[in-house]
Amino acid sequence: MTLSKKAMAAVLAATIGGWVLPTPAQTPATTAKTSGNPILPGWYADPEAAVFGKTYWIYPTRSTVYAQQVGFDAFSSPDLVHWTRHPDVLSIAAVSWARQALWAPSVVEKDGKYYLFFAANDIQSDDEVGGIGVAVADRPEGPYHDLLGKPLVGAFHNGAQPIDQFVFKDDDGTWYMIYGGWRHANIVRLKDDFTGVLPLADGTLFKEITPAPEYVEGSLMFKRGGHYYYMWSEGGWGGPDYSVAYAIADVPTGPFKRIGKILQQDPKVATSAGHHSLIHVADDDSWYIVYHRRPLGDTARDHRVVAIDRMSFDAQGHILPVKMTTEGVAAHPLR
Ligand code: FUB
Repeated sequence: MTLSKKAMAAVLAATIGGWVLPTPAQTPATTAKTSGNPILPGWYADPEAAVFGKTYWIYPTRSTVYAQQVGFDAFSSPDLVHWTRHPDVLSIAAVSWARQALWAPSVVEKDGKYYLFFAANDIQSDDEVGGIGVAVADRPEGPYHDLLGKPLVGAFHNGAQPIDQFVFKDDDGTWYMIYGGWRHANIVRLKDDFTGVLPLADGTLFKEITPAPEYVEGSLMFKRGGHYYYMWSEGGWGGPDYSVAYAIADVPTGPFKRIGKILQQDPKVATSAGHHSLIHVADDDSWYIVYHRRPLGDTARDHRVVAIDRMSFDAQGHILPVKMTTEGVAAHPLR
């Protein structure tokens, strides 16, 4: 299908601005050389990027009022430029204890199954049901089913709201989950089947590893050059100064020392840039940061869009400041 420029503009207006989204079959063919930003149509936030086989995936939060955050969509791409939407990969109907506010997936593959960790209900105290759950599927695109029938972490520990989890496999095969809102972060060691948590080396189940006083939420960890990099979001996600900072440590439990911000608003491009994830393509050691941001001049809380840009390191292993773009990134098929 070839669309005229006018028809293409109409499709974009109908999709990027709201919830009228094309099904994969309706997605217009494009010859674009770069992804453009935003890369996903509609209001989405907290993107979790993953690579499964030769396909890139993004699992975002639906950015809308909490009562309407009742499912997750996923997006797949062979090259970072062309994205296909997979609606409702996890529906709230599949999670008996969840009511609303499905947030911030973290998705991993293990032994041929796909595990989608998520937060639900935005609990404000231990008197409420909710927290971090885990769902499982046979394919990246789901459908995902609740693994436990209850939250994996259903209470506050060390002051951390149970949201914004990130699941991380260390080189020795140990699975960790770092998580936490309300300015506190914890690390837990996951059981091999993801049905619960195990004591850490020091015997604690929930170890506080809040990396810096500026920490707010949106934890992420990766290992490079033998060091553990802890990244997080600071500032308020509803305002313009949301941003991403990082620290480095020799062990995943810290202590961490904040090094600095690497992503923040740019008055020429967008505001409120944060809650990110990363893609590392090992073949050529290229790094991408996938994050949400708010369009310039727009202050509506839920008007968040997902963007992608390049991330790089200096010779000392420090992360260089990310330059937000409207062009996005060039096509990068996986080999
Ligand atoms: O989208 C809901 C919440 O907004 C996330 O959990 C936070 O990290 C913030 O991005």
